[in-house]
Amino acid sequence: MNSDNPVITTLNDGVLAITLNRPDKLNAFNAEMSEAFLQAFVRADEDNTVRAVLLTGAGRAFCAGQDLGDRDPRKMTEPPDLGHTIETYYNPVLRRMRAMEKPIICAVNGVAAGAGANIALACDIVLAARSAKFIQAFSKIGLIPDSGGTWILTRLLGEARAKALAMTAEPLMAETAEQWGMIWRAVDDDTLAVESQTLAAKMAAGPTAGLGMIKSAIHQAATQSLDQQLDLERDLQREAGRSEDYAEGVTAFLEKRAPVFKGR
Ligand code: LHQ
Repeated sequence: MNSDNPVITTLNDGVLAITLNRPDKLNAFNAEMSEAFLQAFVRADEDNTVRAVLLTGAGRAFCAGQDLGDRDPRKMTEPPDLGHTIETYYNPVLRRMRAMEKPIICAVNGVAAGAGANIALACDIVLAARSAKFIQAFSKIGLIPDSGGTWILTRLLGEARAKALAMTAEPLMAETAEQWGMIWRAVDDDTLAVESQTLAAKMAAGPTAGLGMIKSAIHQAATQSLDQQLDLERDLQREAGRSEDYAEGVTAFLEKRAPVFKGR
């Protein structure tokens, strides 16, 4: 681990902690940080010893989105190709986060703006410090919500709130985000670290394969009919029922003790 790295990763007891680490730029993404962030999620997905991810930011912010200093229009001879940046960094990481069958906990420790807000919302369980706010900052600079923003905001909040947040770029405080169902919980600032670490540790000690199937089934529900979903649940439950963790869970229940899950 090197504290100069733009993304710090540490693995403890199955929890891969991924910390965005450009605090003087409010953890805004430049190319180096984007590449490191993508590699952190490739590892999270592919390393079998990782059973849960805990994503947070260093310093007073969670993430201020794309580094706007990187593309100063005054220093450019022609308009930038933002689609290239999205295709190279943001979309691969978003796809990986959503597809990986492991829980991702997000601890939003401060302001989450632009792509930073939508990366937080792409996580599976989002806790936020009460002082944190979410800003769909894009429209302030003539852009549209990316990193899955138009998709996730609409699903979590419905069109009315999604459009107003995106078009006004008004900050949404963590407590309102909780009340609106945009995040799981707003917690006191000084308890966020402990609460998110406890939750991530609980996930990492859980039945990883089963938790992954829950994530996948809930994602698929967004686009399937009830009939299709009932079939999917049957198939996944068949698979879950064959896992060592299911046998352990039932045995532990019958023996009136805590289960010891292995994640398979
Ligand atoms: C920053 C940034 C930042 C650089 C704060 N960049 N330095 C776009 C394009 C391309 C492809 C892919 O996708 C995207 C997606 C996007 O994410 S577009 C949206 C980009 N983000 C924003 O528009 C947010 C810009 N930042 C802000 O509005 C404010 O900084 C927020 C509301 C986040 C925080 O406000 P304050 O708490 O008042 O802090 P501050 O503004 O004073 O910022 C502190 C420092 O961080 C400051 O640097 P300085 O050297 O003056 O201390 C800022 O310049 C720097 N910073 N965000 N995105």
